Amino acid sequence: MSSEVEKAQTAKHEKHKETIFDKIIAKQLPADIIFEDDKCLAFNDVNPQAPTHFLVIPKKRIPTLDASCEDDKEILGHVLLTAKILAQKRLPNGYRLVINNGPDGCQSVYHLHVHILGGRQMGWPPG
Ligand code: IU
Repeated sequence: MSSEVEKAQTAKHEKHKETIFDKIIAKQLPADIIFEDDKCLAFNDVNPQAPTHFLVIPKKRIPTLDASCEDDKEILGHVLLTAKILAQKRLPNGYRLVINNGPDGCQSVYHLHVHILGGRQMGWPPG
């Protein structure tokens, strides 16, 4: 079992609880930030799974995609479009977006985030 799967299986999801990503947003913890605006933050993943691997997260604390609702439409669209703009600049030959949701989806940090991966040929199906 990969360590990422182990992390996902042991991750605690406590509703409304602060995660490490809140601390990154508040600049209480360092991150390699590549973009920021009033609604979202993008930073390089500390444990990259591809030559380019960064995350785009909403500043609003939404624990999972499952927990998002109609009111989050604008922020979800903004996060996705931001991911696209950053990916197009850095990965002109293509890229993959991933949102892990819940234990079986391999989510380990319960603050919604989009993974952007690229810089190598991706395989299919994903593991
Ligand atoms: P997941 O979809 O919840 O499994 O992804 C969480 C990601 O957050 C994972 O790829 C971690 O390497 C990454 N990450 C990070 O970039 N910085 C951190 O301080 C922590 C996790 I904790």
